[in-house]
Amino acid sequence: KRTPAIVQSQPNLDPLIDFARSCVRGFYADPRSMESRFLYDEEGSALFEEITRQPEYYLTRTEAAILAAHAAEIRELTGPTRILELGSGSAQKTDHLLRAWLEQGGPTRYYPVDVSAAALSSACAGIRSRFPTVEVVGVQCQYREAFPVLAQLSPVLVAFLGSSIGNFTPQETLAFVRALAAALRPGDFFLLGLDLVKERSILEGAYNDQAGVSARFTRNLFARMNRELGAGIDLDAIEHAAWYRQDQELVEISARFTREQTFRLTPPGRVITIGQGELVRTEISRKFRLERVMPELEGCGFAAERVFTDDQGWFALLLLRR
Ligand code: AVI
Repeated sequence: KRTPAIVQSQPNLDPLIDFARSCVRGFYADPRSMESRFLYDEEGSALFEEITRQPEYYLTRTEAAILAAHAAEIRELTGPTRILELGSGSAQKTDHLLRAWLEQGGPTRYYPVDVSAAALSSACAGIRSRFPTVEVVGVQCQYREAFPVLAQLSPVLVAFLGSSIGNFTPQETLAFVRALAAALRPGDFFLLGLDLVKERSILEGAYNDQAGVSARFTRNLFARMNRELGAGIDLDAIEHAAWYRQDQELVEISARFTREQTFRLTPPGRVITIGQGELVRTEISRKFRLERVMPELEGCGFAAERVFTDDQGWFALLLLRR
């Protein structure tokens, strides 16, 4: 019986040191802000999956409907490429792509890439059971660590769904898209999901669900510091705060400390004091306008093959050709 392989990139840094250093840097930054990749440990990945099922979080549902409607057309345009998915998470939306690939014939190879080992192995197992003929190789690493293998996978479609690109700053986005363009061969494809600018109440609702799952997701970053770095942060004195900043067209997600706390992260053992009412930013989630983003992507070497949106114009799925 063939089991899905998981390839782990050799990290050049001990994962705990990487996490501790990043937290210290984040607590000392002005404004205090964390790297969002650390939100996705086993607990965080599971909480994010729960967020995607909340009625207010329209992103996943809307994108899945676009994929369901257009996967066959996407496959017609790309031909029988391999599929590599960055930040695959549970990889449930990917079913639409895999189904279209299988229906139109040829061997189907799928490479999910994720930082979370737990999310990756359950995604691989899920795909394997739903699509026994698809060859699955999971790759556990950060997105950009996967770029060097892309040339060997060509012809390939790189899927980056869920508007995960919105969690990058504008500078990080440019660097990411340029590096991806450089790693792909001409004729390869990039399938990019983008959450679009819309009314504030809808955006803020999505990041402040009634059931409080978003709040648990934010708090889990600090719970992870307690678990892995022995921080001893009082989680009951942390509130989730998320609001839309229209000036920058992004949702800013933070933890608000409701009383002063002093704690220490090991290693490096630095003492950190956060004052009452202070915010520690855990994520940004940028919202996009097609008229702005298309020229940027084109400037990086991608040509728009098709742009798919939902009826309300809330979410866009871009098929780009390198
Ligand atoms: C993964 N990413 C696209 C999510 C978003 O909508 O920015 C992360 C998230 N954070 C809180 N809710 C969702």
